[in-house]
Amino acid sequence: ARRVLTFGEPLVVCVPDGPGKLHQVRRFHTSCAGAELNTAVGLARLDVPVAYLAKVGDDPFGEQIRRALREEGVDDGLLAASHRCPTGIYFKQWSGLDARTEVFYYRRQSAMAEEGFPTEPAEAWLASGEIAWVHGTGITWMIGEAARRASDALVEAATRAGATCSFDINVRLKLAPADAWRALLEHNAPRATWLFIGDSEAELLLGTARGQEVWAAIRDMGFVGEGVIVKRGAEGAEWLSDGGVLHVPAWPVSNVVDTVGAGDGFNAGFIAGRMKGWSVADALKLAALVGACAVTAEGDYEGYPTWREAMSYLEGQGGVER
Ligand code: KDG
Repeated sequence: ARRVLTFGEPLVVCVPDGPGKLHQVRRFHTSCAGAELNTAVGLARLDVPVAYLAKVGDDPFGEQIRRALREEGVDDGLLAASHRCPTGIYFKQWSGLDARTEVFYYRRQSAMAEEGFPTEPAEAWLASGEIAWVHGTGITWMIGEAARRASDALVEAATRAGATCSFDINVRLKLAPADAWRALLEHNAPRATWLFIGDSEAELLLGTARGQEVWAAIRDMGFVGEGVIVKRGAEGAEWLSDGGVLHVPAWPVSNVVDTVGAGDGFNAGFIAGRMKGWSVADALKLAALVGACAVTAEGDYEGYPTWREAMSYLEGQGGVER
């Protein structure tokens, strides 16, 4: 079957057992994360064949990531290991009156930041027509020069092979300032089939989050793909195209536990819907559902639904007409 390829840095995340500042927290548990790994897991749970391209360290955390991929049914055949640099990690912290999530990265000299990732095997898969869709996020362009070069090479190969390319800007101001993210958006807009952006990211980079204005700004950057998807959290999402603006509401969630990973799950739902031949509107409903499920659990991807679970929600709520 033709499959999806996601690429980006995997991280092991250390999750405090409770709220509080990290200097006071004593107990943590770990799980696997990284925006594009999350999306790969989301796709695998939705029964979409998916491979994941990245580099870890030849160390126990790299092993943890490899095992998690296998357990979730993601093809790890393109996961490389460095003998020189470690796997990146990060910590979550919940503190303050609203127990807001903050993240602290320990990834500066990680395997992928320092060495990038090998693109040749993926390029061969692309050339053979095996990969239908390539998905990446801005994070990979911002962690280091080698990763940026590899990302550009991969996107170029994907374009040459005629694969669908989706790009989520995924702004992380702890990695680079806003003007660098805007320049990256300009760099990738002309090469994306689908472009994902959050409403606050649009506000930050384009000075507006209004659908029509976002569409005009991104088209002016040379975007010629199928559409821009604006993620608006609890307010749902929008598909912007020459045909106008299509809005899809969010799914109601009664208990928000942790919003990290929701956007990556959203992307997985959207890509899965499109891979199954669904309309953009139906793919967006599935996207919104996976995003909603994500916020009900603590880990990045722990809350993502399986295909069966997703179907029962969609059918129960009269979601998809088929
Ligand atoms: O979207 C979730 C990611 O933010 C998280 O897993 C860590 O990849 C990560 C990053 O770079 O922030």
